[in-house]
Amino acid sequence: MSKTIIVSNRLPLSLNINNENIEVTPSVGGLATGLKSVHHDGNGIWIGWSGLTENEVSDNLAPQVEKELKKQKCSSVSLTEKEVDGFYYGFSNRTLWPLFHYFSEFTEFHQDQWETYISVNQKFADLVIENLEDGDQVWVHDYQLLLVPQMIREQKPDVKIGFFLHIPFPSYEVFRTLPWREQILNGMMGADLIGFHTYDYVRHFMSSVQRLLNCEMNFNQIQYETRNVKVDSFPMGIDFEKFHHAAQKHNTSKTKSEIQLSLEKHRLIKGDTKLILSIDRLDYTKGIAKRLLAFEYFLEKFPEYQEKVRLVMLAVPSRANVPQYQDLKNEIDQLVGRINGKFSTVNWTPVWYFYRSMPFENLIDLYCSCEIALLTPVRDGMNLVAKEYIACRTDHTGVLILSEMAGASIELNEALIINPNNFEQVANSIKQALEMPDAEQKSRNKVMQDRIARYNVERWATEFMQNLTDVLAVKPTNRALKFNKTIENQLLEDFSSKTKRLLFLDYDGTLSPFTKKPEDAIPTPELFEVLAELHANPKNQLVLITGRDKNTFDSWFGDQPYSLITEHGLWLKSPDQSDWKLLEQVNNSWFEVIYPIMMRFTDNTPGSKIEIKNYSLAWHYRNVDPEYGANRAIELKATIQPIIANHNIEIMEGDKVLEIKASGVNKGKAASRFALDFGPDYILAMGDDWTDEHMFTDLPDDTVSIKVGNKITEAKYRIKDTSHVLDFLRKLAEN
Ligand code: GDG
Repeated sequence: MSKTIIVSNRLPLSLNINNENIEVTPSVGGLATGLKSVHHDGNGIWIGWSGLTENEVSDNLAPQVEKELKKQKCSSVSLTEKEVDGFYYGFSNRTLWPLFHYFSEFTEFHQDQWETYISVNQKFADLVIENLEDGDQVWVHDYQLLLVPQMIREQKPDVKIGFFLHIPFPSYEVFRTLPWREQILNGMMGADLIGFHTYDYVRHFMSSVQRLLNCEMNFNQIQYETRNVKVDSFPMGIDFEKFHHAAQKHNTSKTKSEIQLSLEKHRLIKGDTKLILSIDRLDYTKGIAKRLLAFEYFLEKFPEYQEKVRLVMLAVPSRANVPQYQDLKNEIDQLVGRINGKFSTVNWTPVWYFYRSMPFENLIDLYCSCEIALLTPVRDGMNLVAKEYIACRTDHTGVLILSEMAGASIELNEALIINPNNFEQVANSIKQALEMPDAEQKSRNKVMQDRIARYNVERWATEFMQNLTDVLAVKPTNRALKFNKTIENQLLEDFSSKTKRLLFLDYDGTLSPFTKKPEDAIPTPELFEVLAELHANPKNQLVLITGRDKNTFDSWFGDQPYSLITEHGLWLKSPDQSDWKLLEQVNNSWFEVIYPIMMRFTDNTPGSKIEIKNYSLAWHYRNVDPEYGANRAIELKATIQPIIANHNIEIMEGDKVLEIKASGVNKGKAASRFALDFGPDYILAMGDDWTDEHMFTDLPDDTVSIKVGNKITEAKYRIKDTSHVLDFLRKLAEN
């Protein structure tokens, strides 16, 4: 029976070892609740860290601990203290967490922590693979495990993998500052489905993938190697029933908790006092200091509210090992001290501050007792506290003031939405909340509560899993074998056994790396050398095949002793002829109609340019912003398409280029004709973009076709990049 393997940094339980006594307490957090059915269905298993390092679990206790965890359907990744430091406190919380929350000034880049992050991610992936059986699916969670999807995929190419990021994905301009940005994206792209809380994070992620991995996009699908990766937003919900019932119980209970009694005592002194609640982990992303400053500003701006309102602030200790969190704790202590010192009276202290975590029941007391919730994160993936507050307002009174920087603000737009940096707006919103009529409070909260009840955490998990199940299976026929030692050796062996070998090599993106400006892709001395070595062997017939114009190629390779095919198969130059031969009957009379249209697009699209070839016009947009360029290319295509219909002209889409040319002229046709004339016993074809696919499909079946890079292909093999191509060609030259 197939199962789902859930993978997260921490297991949904806490583990205590007292002497020889092992105590396992299941966690009741949102994620554990949401994933309950996924986890407990069939043989489901949850893989993560138990919270105890290798030192804390002695060797003789380890098997017993694993046995106890197994009863909870969990398995733990064992980590040393050093690994936890480098992986969790280090790369996860000193690099990824601040960077993804736009705190560039707190972001540290340490090579050793990055390496620990890789090795710990590998440990998680290895444990997943150990537990994986045919038909299983895997759901990986959050920023600590961004490399795990790819690490699993490498060993288990067919397994279905989902990934969900609980924190924001930053805009490309921020993400690009990460030295290991490509590795992180490739790590995530190991998944079939990648989920975020909001559509904004989806957009940011897609934009980074487009710019850094040069992948093709189709709406929310990314073409990555031979797979389609789906990216979508799944806003996480809460266990609504749990909070709502607890609040109902609180409201009808006869006994009162200590915290409730204290809150009420305060109200007795000042009859119409109102309470403003804030709850967060003590984290710089949560905007706690700014909240205090805005509250101070409110008390100054509206002095009539002094002694009539109190801020009840719960800050839960978090990541105290990271220096910024210690600094933040000091800053908050000082701010609370200053504000209380400045405004307190005999009967009133404006800020009531708790630095600790509270039992669930007390949390409910706070949600139920406070008329206002003031949640002002400067960045927050979602913010579940906002949803929990609304769920607890059983009579629908209460006002939520929520930062627009929290993912939750998109679903909770009936709240008072504020910019946490705008103290004027925050202060006015507090006043508006204090004065809001009950009827308005109820109508706003009713809408939000209904939505939160409907889209709860279980629904979130079910929808994600449903989407994962629906992701199309990998097409096994469309899978090029990735180059590795074994494949390379086989190819070399095969190559050396043949005597009349024909090699078609594409230029841009294959022999020469993709450059920002096409004119910069000048052949290097190293390339000339490799080609000369290949040509030196009389068993080899070398053909460079390109979409470039013949003049450029003539200036680069005109005096070289090998064959050249240019303009996608229109021109041929053989070493034994001094002149170029036109292979197809074509004309360019259509230039006068198409060129002005292209010119108009070029003028309006900074960075784009037209290349005029003998019989084709190419519109290059590799220097244009990728998203804008792709959109303009669609527009240009749509404009030209109706004009060229029935004229024997076609639009060909290459990598960041649209080319208008005579139809039926392509590299496949030219290469096939060349091969027929030459009569080889072996053909090799290498290319990187869409225009090379014609060679891969049109040349005889036994052709060794090799795709360079990540894109979908009909080729039989796939090689990483141009430097690998040159290495491989060098080895061919030796055979
Ligand atoms: C990350 C993302 C995203 C808080 N204090 C106590 C306590 N809590 C509970 C709350 C709530 C949870 O902790 C906090 O969740 P948030 O969503 O507000 O924030 P993060 O911890 O930063 O979570 C965030 C989330 O992941 C989910 O994807 O929303 O954006 O940063 O459930 O109730 N619970 C108890 N005592 C406390 O003192 N029992």
